[in-house]
Amino acid sequence: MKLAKADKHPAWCPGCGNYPILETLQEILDEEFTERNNLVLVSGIGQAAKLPHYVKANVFNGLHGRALPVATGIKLANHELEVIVTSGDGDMYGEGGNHFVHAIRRNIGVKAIVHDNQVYGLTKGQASPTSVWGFETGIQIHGVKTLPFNPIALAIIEDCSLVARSFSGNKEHLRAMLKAVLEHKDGFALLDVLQPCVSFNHVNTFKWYKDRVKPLDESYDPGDLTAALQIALGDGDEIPIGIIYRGKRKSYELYAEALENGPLVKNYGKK
Ligand SMILES: Cc1ncc(C[n+]2csc(CCOP(=O)(O)OP(=O)(O)O)c2C)c(N)n1
Ligand code: SF4
Ligand SMILES: [Mg+2]
Repeated sequence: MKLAKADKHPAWCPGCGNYPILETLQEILDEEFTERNNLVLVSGIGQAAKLPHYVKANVFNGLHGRALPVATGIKLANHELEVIVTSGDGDMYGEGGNHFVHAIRRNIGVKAIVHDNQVYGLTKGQASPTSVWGFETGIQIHGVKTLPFNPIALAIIEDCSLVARSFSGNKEHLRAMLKAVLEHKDGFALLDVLQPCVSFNHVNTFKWYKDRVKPLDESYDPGDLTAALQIALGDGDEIPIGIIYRGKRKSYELYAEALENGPLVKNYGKK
């Protein structure tokens, strides 16, 4: 019996790019997180945010855009827990954008896996912060007239401790990135996963991504902020995937005086 698999069947469309993310995460959790008491999955609202329902672990499913403040609270109450947020591009970069900015700034030891399908999937296809210029929807009938939000570039300029991008159509790559994120110990980790929504995004399809994603060269140095920013800003049709940036900061929990004597939950009521 798979330890990570919950009994519920995912309420996602057949062919959705969310499936490979769920399956790969379940596989890694089965291999490396057999002690589930220490694992908490946190999400907000959306198709991506349903992922914790399908994993056997501690779960907190909160409000739209509010996964990160909950995850931050959990991590600060007991920093021995592994806290993973699964979220969509709308949930994390739109409604939760303010929390995204400040969780990275604080460098809280939380891992954020963002299923970036460049659309609001759950509410049936409105534009999201990462939708491309000109993207037409039932609401944006003349096409989106704003530039897409660039989460990778923002995370890099905030010196995020780990910034990675992957594609749900490349399971081998996704597996390597998820493992890197879960093994990361020095603070906030962002994994933006390009995740085709087969029902409401007919522009950024599996084929569209497959024609563009390109794994970073092995010689690439993720410690170089300027090079990382150039990758993030991009200057062509290619979409580089891999570990794009590693900041040098240590996790916030190491500096917080209140945590010096161990997790708050274990010291509650002690002087
Ligand atoms: C405060 C609030 N505003 C709006 C909504 C409606 N809503 C639910 S999910 C969602 C967007 C989800 O998009 P995304 O985070 O990209 O997830 P996806 O479904 O694409 O995986 C919206 C606008 C809500 N539930 N709560
Ligand atoms: S609407 Fe899109 S994101 Fe949601 S389950 Fe269907 S294909 Fe996946
Ligand atoms: Mg989305």
